[in-house]
Amino acid sequence: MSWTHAFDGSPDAELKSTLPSDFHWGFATAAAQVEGAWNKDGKGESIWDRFCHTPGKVKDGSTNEDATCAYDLYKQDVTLMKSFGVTAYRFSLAWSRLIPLGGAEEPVNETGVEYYNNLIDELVTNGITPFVTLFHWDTPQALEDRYGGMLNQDKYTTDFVRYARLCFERFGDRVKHWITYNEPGVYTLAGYAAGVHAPARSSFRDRNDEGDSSTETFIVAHTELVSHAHAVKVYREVFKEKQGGQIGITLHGNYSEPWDANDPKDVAAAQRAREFEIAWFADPIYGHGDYPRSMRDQLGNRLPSFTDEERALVKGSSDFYGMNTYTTFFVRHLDGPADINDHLGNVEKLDTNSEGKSRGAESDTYWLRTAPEGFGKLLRWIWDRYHVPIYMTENGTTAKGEHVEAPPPERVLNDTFRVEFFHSYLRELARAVQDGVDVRSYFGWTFTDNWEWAAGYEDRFGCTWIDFKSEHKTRYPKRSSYFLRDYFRHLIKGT
Ligand code: GBH
Repeated sequence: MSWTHAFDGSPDAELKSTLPSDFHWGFATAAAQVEGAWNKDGKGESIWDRFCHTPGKVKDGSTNEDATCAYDLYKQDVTLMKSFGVTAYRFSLAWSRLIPLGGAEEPVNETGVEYYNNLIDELVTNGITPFVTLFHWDTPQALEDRYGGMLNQDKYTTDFVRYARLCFERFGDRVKHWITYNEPGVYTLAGYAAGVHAPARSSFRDRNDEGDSSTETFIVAHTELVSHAHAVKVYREVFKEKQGGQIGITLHGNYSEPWDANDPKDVAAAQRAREFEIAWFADPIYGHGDYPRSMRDQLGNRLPSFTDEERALVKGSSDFYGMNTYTTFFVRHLDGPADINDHLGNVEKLDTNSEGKSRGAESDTYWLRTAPEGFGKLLRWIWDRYHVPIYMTENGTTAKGEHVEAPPPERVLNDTFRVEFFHSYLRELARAVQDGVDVRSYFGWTFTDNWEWAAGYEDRFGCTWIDFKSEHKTRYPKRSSYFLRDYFRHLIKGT
């Protein structure tokens, strides 16, 4: 099925040609969620391979052994993306495919290098600009085993920087848009505070054998910031002049609205929540060069301190603000001292506000609701606070009723709920650009249904439906793919 006119420009005439002609749009993916080939052609084990082979960790008991078979089907995928008219594709490299044991002294897997060379060449030949993420959560298991991964800042940083350098050397002639980390906050919050993602550590012994949510969460975040900055330094000193690319980081962040907008304590709580979630990483990089005051006040010495050298290195270490966002929460202040394992800023997150208003229409994912207004506010909040160009690197939704047997019925492929999500968010994006916010890209999450981490194959975020039971993971485009194609034609100048 194909939708030739998935968007008819008449309703949004005032937004026509709002985005500059060099605006990039496309889809984003992550290696562990799509590639499959988890142990093929010399790939080493990652912490997500270990996690999903541990019984009880993934909701549907699935593994990512095959995922969408993107490793084998990359040519078909590039052809499909091209048919949607994308100008760019954001994907991540699997560290353990390139350096199976991860470490700075360990051998390179040339078959892995060849795979990414082929993928990059295929994209470039088809006129699609690659945006490459070095790290989307899949730490080599060997580094976790050897020294505790990111808990060991010095050893880890040496290894990460060598990995980054390898990528710049081998792919930097064609890759001009680098992202060091995807959502360092989610990596540590889910992996070390909640313990529901790899490497599955936390204070909660019913869930995890080891870990300390009250300290490790912040130590790992510090390692991410410092190792990111070291990799950027290498890029800028050794590669940038010759290769002419840009490098930055992608942060997660949802919008927080006060539960009771008339209660100054809730207004303060919402700001504090935004700081704990976003400014935790963004202030050291784009702001005053240190963690937010609100975090220091609550966490004291459990929040690491930057040495002078680290502060100087981290500050200014991103050429752009890579932004992933999905939804909005209502936030209510809590009275009394914060729990030792709190990482939200001593607040509770709610689905409705004091007037009973819902934060948005429910998707098929418990935390995600359609909330375009909050998105518009968040774009302005980030722009006002940091004033750096914003690259939207992820945004999208699941929709109820898509987890069905093949072939998917018409009502699944005609994914009105997702189309409305994209439409409402993109309107907000275009309006923010009209107001002067500098937004330079938009990547929908995600290209096809994929392996949604601990949620397995049940949460379908794709703009293309996948028959995971079929031998070749048959792809069925949903209407949202064509909607994005047509709507970006409307929004981008000269297209
Ligand atoms: C992104 O993470 C990832 O980059 C991507 O790999 C993933 O597939 C995609 O989003 C969709 O999930 O406090 O209980 O309300 C977003 C991760 C998940 C972070 C939900 C915030 C809030 C959980 N987000 N989480 S809760």
